[in-house]
Amino acid sequence: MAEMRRARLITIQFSHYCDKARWGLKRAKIEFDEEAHVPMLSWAATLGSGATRTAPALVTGDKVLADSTDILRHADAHGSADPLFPPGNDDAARLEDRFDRVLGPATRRCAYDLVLRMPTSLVGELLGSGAPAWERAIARAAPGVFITMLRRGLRIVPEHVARSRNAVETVFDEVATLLGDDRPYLTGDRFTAADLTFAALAAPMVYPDAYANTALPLDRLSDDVRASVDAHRATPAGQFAMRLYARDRG
Ligand SMILES: N[C@@H](CCC(=O)N[C@@H](CS)C(=O)NCC(=O)O)C(=O)O
Repeated sequence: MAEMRRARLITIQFSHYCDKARWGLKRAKIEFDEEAHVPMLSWAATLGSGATRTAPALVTGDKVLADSTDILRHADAHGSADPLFPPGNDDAARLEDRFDRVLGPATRRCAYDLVLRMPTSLVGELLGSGAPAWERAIARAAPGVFITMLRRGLRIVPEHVARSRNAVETVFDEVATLLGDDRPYLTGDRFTAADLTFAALAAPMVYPDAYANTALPLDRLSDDVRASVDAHRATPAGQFAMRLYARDRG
C-alpha cells in the first residue's frame, strides 16, 4: 500500500481564515503539518503549491484545496467528527457563506486598521508570527514596506474602514437575533460550519486566547486594539464567539 503523506497546511499564522481551516482539521482529527508565512511572502508557497494567492491552502496526497470552505468540507469527508455541514441543514452552508463573504473581509480590515498603527517594530514582529527565520528577518527589517502594501492592498482608508465597521456591526446584530431564542448554536442544537466560521472570522475583534496564540498576546497590543476588543467582547455576538472558542475549539 502506498504510504500516506501528511497533509500540509500553508498559512499566514494569525489569519482568521487560517484559524478557521486549522480548527476544522483539528476537530476532525486530520493530521497535518502547518507551514506559516509572512503575508505576501506567503504567495511563493501558496502559488508554488498550485493553490491561489490566498492562505490557507491545504496540500493533500492528491489535491490542493485553496479555500477555507473547501478545507472544512474536506474535514467532513475525511475526518472523524460530526459533520460541519449536516445533510439537510441548509442554514449551516448559507450562514457560513455569508460570514465568509461579509464578516471575514470586514473584521480583517478593521483589525489591520488598528494594528498597522502600532509601533512598526511590533507590527514587524506580528507579521512574522510562526514564519521561517528568513521571512521573520525581512518583516522585522522592513515593516514599513509591509504596512504600506497591506494598507494599499486591503484598501485601509477611512471610508472603507467605516463601511467594514458597519458590516461587522450588522453581522454581529444578525447573530444576536438568531441567538435570541436561547438556542446553543446558530442553526439549533448542533455545532456546525456556521458557528466555527462565525467564531474564527470574528476572532480578530474579540481576541480569544487560542487566537492570540497565533499572533501576539493582547497585553502587547495597543490601547486602541484593547479598547476595540473590550467593546466587541461586550456584545452578545462577541460573547458567543468567545464561548465557542472556549467550549468548541478544543
Ligand atoms: N476565501 C478565502 C479567503 C482567504 C483570504 O482572504 N486569505 C488572506 C489572509 S486573511 C490572504 O491570504 N490574502 C493574501 C492575498 O490576498 O494576497 C478562504 O476562505 O480561504
